[in-house]
Amino acid sequence: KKSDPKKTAPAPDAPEHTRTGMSPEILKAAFIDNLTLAVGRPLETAVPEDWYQAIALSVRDRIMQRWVRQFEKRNAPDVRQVAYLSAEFLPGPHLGNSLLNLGITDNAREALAGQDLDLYIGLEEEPGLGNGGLGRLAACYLDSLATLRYPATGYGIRYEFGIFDQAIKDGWQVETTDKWLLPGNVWEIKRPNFAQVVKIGGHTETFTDQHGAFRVRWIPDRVVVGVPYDTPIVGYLSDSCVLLRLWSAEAAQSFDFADFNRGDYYGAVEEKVFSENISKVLYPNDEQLEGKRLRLEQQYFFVACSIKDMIRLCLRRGSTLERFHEMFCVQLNDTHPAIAVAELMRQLVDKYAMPWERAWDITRRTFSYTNHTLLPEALEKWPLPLFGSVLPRHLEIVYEINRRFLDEVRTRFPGDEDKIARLSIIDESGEKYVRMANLAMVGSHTVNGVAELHSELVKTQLFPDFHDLDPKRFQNVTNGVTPRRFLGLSNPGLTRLIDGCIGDSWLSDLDRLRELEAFAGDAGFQQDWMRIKLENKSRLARIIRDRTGVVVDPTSLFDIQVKRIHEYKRQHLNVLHIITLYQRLKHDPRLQITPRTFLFGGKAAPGYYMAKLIIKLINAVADTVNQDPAVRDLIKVVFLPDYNVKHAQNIYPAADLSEQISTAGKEASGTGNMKLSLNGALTIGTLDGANVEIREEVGAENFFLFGLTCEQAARLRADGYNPGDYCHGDPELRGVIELIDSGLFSHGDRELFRPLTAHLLERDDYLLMADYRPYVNCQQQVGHAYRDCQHWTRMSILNVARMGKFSSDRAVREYAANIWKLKPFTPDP
Ligand code: GP0
Repeated sequence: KKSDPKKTAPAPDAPEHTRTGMSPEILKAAFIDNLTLAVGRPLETAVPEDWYQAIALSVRDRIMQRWVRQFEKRNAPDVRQVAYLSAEFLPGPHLGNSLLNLGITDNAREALAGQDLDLYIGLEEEPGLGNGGLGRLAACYLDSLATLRYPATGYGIRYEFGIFDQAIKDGWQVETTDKWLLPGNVWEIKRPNFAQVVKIGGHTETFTDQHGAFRVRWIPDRVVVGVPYDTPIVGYLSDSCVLLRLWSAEAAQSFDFADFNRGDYYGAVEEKVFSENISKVLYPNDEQLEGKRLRLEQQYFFVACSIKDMIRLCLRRGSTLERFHEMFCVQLNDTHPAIAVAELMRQLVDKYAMPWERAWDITRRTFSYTNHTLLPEALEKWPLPLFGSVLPRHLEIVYEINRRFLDEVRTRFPGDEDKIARLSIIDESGEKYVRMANLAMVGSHTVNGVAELHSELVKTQLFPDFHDLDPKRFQNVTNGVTPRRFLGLSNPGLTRLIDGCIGDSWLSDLDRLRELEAFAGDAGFQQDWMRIKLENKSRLARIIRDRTGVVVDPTSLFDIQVKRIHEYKRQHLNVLHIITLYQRLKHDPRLQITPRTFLFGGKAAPGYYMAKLIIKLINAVADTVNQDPAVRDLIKVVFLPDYNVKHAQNIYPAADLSEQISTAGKEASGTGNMKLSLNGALTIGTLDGANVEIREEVGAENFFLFGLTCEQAARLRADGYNPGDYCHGDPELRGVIELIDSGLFSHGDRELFRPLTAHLLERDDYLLMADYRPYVNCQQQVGHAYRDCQHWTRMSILNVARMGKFSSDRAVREYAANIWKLKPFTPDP
């Protein structure tokens, strides 16, 4: 197929050069060039891994060209840029996406004449430098920042080991280390010349400087070096790039020669090992605070490197630090980087001798903070002694910020000591803690939640006192996802169909999908739509068979729940529905139900016992149900191991039904909900997070709603919730719980799942018992609706047509306009 020239990003330099050209001929030359000159392989003996490297390097050359070309623009004196500080980035494999964004996928295929480009793309190890939604959101925002030409840098940690790989053994999750760097990483460039030194521990001293001023210095007991590794991210059909700059910890000097000379070789290397520990591994907890010293060191490490890097850039551009906030705005992705507030103060006051008030003004104008969760167990707080022993100077600075802040509060609310205790950055109600959310709040000009409902709850439940103090500081930016990776790249069939129908501009202007509404009732278009979904499901069915051995029917309803395993996300509510159907089929051998494939994917935090038990339950139910002839293959249950970005890209396009069934008020936004809907899945969901807005957009009649609202849930809890009552009042539910307790799914072991069922009957923090009946009834409507494939397809088309709002382009524009006050570069002519 001849490639469409207008789908190619403007070539930065004419005439075409082997290092930068985009035509098939020149790409072919570049691949061979890199294969021989960079990979060092003769054509005849090259294996697919070599080809992958050669192609990736050729693509990187082309991205670099754009990066370098933009250098002048970025460093112009009046340019303001955003620094997106995030402890997690989950970009997914780069090659496929970069080809798409450069507009050269077809040309690359042609250049490879007959070789399998998709095979090479599939060989890439993904950088699993995040746990889930939060890290993936950061990656979507980088894609949009580049596409929309905003000047931006993502700052984070180059973990040597990312999120663990998950295997399933005997139904249980088994974790193995992720070795993403083992085959090498062609996308990154090490920049030792921009390394930064970071202090840790020790104590502070006061002194009087040569002007007679009172100053403080920090005498650390350790220093480590942060070395940046840069990955340029290219925008979609744009001449613009953003930088992902990840810091890796190295020892300040690789040998302590004093120790070495004494003959203590191992002692000398110890320091090196100790330093490198800092960026060794990502903490695998999602929405759960891990109060470990090393985690605090990680946070400080990357924040200190990033702030120093910004100061360096600011000074290099000939600006004074008085204008720091005009050159940089810094977004705190949750509280993980919140120590940046104290670090910028430390730099300005201690190092650059700026008066406190001036430094504080600059700091407040620099930062803004995104909150991603209301779950109390995720809110970061550090025991004061730990905080002080890692960051003695920052503790003093936090005290001073707090003292001044609380004095201000006292003038506004005289005598309200309870309010002051709640607002304080230091929790003094028992053992003392530093509250990172309060530090982020006090140090930022803006705080935002990630969906309308969530942003309301941030005001009313999480920070009501801060809201009383300054309501103008609160904003909402509903999350978004990049349509490039999650439709253009992962669902080429649907992309082509849409292109053929409304043209191809929608991929960078997602609102244009609305033009599909006109075709929602068109029989021919519906046929094509259904055919593509079936093709995607058949592909997934093959992957399922290859990876799990389970054979599933591509014509069955693909009912999908993929996300981290967490009680509040209620994978076990889904399981209760599966067992309900199973029970019905056992009781009535002639019962007709809509054939379904239930697919689960997701990792559990290694220390989260209940989540791991939920995985075991899913697999146990799968083993029983998939074998039982009484089920007559009407239901199949699959747990697909090692859910990550790569696998997600194969799953979303094949989904019929998207499970978004968290307890109302618990899921801040969700982003998987958006990706599934964008791929034509219908949602069964609660009024939680962004589900509310998805339903508003697609129309209530195209969304399967069930369950308690956030207010109803609160009321129920306040009135005294008794989950046992629901169970005893509903014989079917009682039967389901009894079936689990009978040992049917656990080879007769009646105790295995008791912790789960006992929790449901006695506490049920997430209200499964209350939502069970509405959920099961709603699922019945789903099954019924699926039988009318024309109507279902119409709903599916309308879902896609109305997803424009959930593009990360829209979200990034809102941040840029309302929070960062950022202007995009003008495109090259
Ligand atoms: C929120 F607090 N999220 C956290 C966290 O530690 N990790 C994380 O992934 C998620 C939320 O749960 C979310 O609702 C949200 O969409 C996402 O952050 C991005 O805002 C579900 O993915």
